[in-house]
Amino acid sequence: MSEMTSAAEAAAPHRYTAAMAADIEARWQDFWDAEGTYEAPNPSGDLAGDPAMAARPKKFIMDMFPYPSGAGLHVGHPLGYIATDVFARHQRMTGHNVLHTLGFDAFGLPAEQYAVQTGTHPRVSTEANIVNMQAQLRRLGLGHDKRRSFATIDPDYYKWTQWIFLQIFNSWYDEEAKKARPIDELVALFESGERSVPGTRAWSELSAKERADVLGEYRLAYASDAPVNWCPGLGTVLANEEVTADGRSERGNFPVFKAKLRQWNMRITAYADRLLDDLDALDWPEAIKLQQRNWIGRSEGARVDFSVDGRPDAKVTVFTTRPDTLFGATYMVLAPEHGLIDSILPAEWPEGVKESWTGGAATPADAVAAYRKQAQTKSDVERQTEHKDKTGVFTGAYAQNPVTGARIPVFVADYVLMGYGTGAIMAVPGQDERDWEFAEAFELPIIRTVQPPEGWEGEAFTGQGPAINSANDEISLNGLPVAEAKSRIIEWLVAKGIGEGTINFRLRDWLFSRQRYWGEPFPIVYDEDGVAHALPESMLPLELPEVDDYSPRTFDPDDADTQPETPLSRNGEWVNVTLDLGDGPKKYRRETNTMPNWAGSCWYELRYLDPHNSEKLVDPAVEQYWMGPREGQPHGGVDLYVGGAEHAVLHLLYARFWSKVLFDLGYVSSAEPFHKLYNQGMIQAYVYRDSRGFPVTAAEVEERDGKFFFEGEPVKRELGKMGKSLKNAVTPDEICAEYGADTLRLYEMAMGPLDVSRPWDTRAVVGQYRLLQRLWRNIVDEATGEVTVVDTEDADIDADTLRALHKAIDGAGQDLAAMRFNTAIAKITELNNHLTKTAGPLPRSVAERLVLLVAPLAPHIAEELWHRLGHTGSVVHASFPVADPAYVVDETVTCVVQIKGKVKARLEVSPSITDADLEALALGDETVVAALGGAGIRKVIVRAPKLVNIVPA
Ligand code: ANZ
Repeated sequence: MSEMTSAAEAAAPHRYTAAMAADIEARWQDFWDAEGTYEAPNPSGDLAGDPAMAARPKKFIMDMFPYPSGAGLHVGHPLGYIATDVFARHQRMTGHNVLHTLGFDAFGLPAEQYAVQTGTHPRVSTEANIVNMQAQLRRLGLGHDKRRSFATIDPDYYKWTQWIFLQIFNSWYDEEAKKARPIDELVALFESGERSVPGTRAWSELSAKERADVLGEYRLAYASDAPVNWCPGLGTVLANEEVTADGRSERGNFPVFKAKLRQWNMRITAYADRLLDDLDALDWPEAIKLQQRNWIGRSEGARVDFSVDGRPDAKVTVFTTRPDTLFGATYMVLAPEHGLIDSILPAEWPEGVKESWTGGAATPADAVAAYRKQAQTKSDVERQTEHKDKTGVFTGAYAQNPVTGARIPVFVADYVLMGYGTGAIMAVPGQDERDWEFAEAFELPIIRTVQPPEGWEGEAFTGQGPAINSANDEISLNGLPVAEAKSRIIEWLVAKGIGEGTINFRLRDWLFSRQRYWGEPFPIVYDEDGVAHALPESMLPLELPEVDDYSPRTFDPDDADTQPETPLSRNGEWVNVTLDLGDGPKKYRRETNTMPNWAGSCWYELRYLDPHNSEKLVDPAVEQYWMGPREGQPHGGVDLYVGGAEHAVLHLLYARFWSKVLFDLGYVSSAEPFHKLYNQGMIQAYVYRDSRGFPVTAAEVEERDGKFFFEGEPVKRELGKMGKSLKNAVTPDEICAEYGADTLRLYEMAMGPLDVSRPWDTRAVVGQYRLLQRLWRNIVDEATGEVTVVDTEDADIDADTLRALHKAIDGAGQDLAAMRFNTAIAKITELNNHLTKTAGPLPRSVAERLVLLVAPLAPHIAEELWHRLGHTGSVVHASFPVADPAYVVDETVTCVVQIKGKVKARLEVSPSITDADLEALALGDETVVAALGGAGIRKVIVRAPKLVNIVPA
């Protein structure tokens, strides 16, 4: 410590310093914990019988909970947590019963990869990380109800994740009722014959295995052999949502292949319509709603059947959004995986087949086999990329265009995907760009069926226009606009019995199993016939077994043919069990896949409500209170959910789906989990790179004349992410040590609007520290530590101060309620600066209201000052001050309006009025107009806000 600071500290031993902040903060954090200050009461019984509770409207505020990473937090992580905390505190002070807590999303790959490398059990490393993160978060003074926190890895928690899985497994989607129902009700319908069993036999004639297979076609959670995204590099399969646009794993960037593996799926597609429609009523950013809409991808179109030449038994059904273009369908394409291909392949190539169509193969079967192998290595996105060479092979078969009667060749090409529509298309090169490219490459005919604008040549026309070339003996679309042509042709197809209007979704069922260790085990066992049975609730939680090797089987990450071996399968004692599932002890084999790490976050909002309930997922009255629909709204949900925009589809879509199932089954009262969603921006950081492009330690870079140097060498500065790898991470712990948590909180909130990304600048943090020091000095004598306020009646406080106070209360209050934290801080700073300038001690009532304004943002210093001001209760539950409107209206000044130097009128105007506005106001004033008496104007001299001088012509 330098002599100067020690001298200053000797003169001002009660100054607000980092050391004092540390003391204040630790003390109040302990106090809040001891008092349970942030504990939100649940209703006990009926609200009508509890007037105190009913008088405080509920607010359920939530953050997207963190994954407890071993790296700990940097200052970017808590941005959203601080914001929700400030908001929650303001809500508490404005009379709300606020529920705010934070749990941990703790299953997942990093802990497992660490376990593979070090042999440490994932639970051990994860729990250590949680402890570390909790300490980091506690230091920030977040007002969480700690009784309600949990981690998704707690058996008490995942018991219920497994229980929900069982509810989903044990239900089916009733298309007529448009909701999920218990599977037993479907069985009853089959038994009674009210609903016919698919196939030809009655329910009573089916074996147990056959019945299980039938039900598997209905269950909302089902095992299927459909091709999946297999990622040997991660040793697991992945959901579509986890595969990047270039066909690699989102995590780890490994290649992803299509493979046939028996896997669990969730029938989210049953909910496609509701997931789409219910978006409308949600208070979410439009960009996120749009991403969900696109992901669900509703397309209206038609199915059309094409007959295959020489194969009266075979028909190819296509899905098209443009049935109006049917006259222009000059060839067809099947996805390489399409099941019909093998049955339509002729043994030989037809006479005179074009060389380019055969891929150089001797027979159609050879050509298709070779092509399939090649297609397998590409991702769906790669396959669909436009303006890329289109590949494909001819099948040797021809279909018939049902309106033109033309014989059209059937190709196999990878730009058609098996997972979409019917996996087959009618190709209309005249109106579709991909078909055009393919037609050019394979020299196929092109017939335009929509009139393009004049001069349109050399490419497909996808716009609107009248139909052309679209008539036969029975029907003509010519001249009709696209929409009318569509409905006309659909009518015709229906009448002919070869097609119908349909709606198609891009959304696929959710692939729900992973070949990993660190996830929830499935509560499923298989009997000796391979039939899946649900474990009864009494056997939950089914805990993870110990294994001695967490790694996926040795694999070749680049080889699609590697097969997974699940870590759970290595514990034979756990896998092979004898259980009594109601019909006596029998041998079973456990499912050895685990659930994906999304499972735990699909319903955690519900468990916050009732975290220790061992009887139920959540008590219905409690759920109703916190989540139930509000008046005038179709759904309820969390009142504010804050997190990053990267969760636009995965987590948010899955969580919505689970909510809907639980709602349908009667377990919850809201069919939507999150009513309002807010995406915070990112805290970015400067990255400094040396001449070789390697990042250097940002904290050691010096700035000279706008240039940057590291160890004397020039380095380049760019804006990037914050993190260890870029050597620019700043931890909240460092900032707390140097300035205190209140300063860190203020700085993060003052950096800019919450939803905008902004660069971190450690040097700027001190600005907020000084604000707190001035605040302190306005109330506490730095030499004596005495509170300096005086008791003055409001009537005796000067008008300027009252105006500054009430404007700040009004402005900051509105800003806090609307999450405009940066402008709230600006207004409080303005007030504080005004008070710093006024001579003499502050009136107590002003000081108190200042402290209340600061309390949501800097709760520790506010609590300290509040108590020093003589209060015994916590500032957390004090009321936010209310502005007196009389002081909020803008003050005005009197402007004189002169004509030829003589005062003719006086106007009350805002002190900040512009010259132009003032001139317009003066010239429009009645008295001025009358005084001018219709004379023209030669000149107007304006000196806003006090004077306007008019010189008539
Ligand atoms: C003929 C046609 C003519 C088409 C035209 C488009 C334009 P969205 O909007 O995404 O639903 N299609 C259908 N199934 C496909 C599959 N499995 N893989 C690749 N493409 C497929 O697009 C639907 C359109 O995409 C369908 O309408 C079909 O091409 C193609 F002027 O049929 B269309």
